[in-house]
Amino acid sequence: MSREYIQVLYNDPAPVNFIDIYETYNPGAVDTVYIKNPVTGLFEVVYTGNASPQLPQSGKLHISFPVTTFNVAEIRIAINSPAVPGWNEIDAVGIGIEQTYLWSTGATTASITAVTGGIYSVSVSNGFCESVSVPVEVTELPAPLLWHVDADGDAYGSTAMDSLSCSQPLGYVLNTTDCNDAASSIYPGANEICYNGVDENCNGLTDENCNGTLNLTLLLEGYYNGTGGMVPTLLHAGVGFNSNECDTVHVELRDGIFATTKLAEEKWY
Ligand SMILES: [Ca+2]
Ligand SMILES: [Ca+2]
Ligand SMILES: [Ca+2]
Ligand SMILES: [Ca+2]
Repeated sequence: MSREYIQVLYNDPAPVNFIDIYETYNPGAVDTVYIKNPVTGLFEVVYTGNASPQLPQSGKLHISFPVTTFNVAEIRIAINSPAVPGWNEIDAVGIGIEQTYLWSTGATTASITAVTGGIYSVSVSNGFCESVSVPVEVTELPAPLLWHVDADGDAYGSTAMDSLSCSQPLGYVLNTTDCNDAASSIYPGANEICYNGVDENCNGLTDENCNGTLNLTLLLEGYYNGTGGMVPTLLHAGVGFNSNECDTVHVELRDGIFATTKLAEEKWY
């Protein structure tokens, strides 16, 4: 055996940019492929290769080239049969226009799977004509979260009522650290008010740190004796016996930290 060729004719001439040769037994013998230019009458080479045995025992030789500027009605396939063992078979030969794809992601496949949010577009080309798709925005959905009711509006929630939602429902927050969701003055980090039996700052302790210094205000009214001293007027000789008139003893006990908080008060007149 020696080199030989086959010619294939097509009924519907058209520009092409690929040839598929289906080698169904002992592939690898094809070493040159031509297409005929009807204007010049010459066969133009679109593929050359070293003929050699190919695995597996059948395959498709795909040949791509720029789109022809003429209609193709005839191709020639040159075969070096001695280069492969035994006999070799070609079952079918297809020609036509194939498209290439270039996605905004850089992918070149005909389709892609959008696994992240973003704007996607694809450019399709056959080597001569090209079109670019309208950009498509893919929105990535947020994962739903479990929200907890904040009934008193202090931004700290409780587990009394929950809501599974992709966005924050009105009156709900993500934390569950409000130890009293009916009082907006009670939440983690609030001022602990002493001696009221309430855990305002939600730390599990009631009236903590209230055993320190207290503010004691003692107001005494008396009689100034004119020599840098005071003398009590209560029952003072020469001043009067009406104790409601000007004698006052006023004692206020206030919180050691928050002096504006009056804890106790006594007055004597
Ligand atoms: Ca709350
Ligand atoms: Ca609260
Ligand atoms: Ca308290
Ligand atoms: Ca506390």
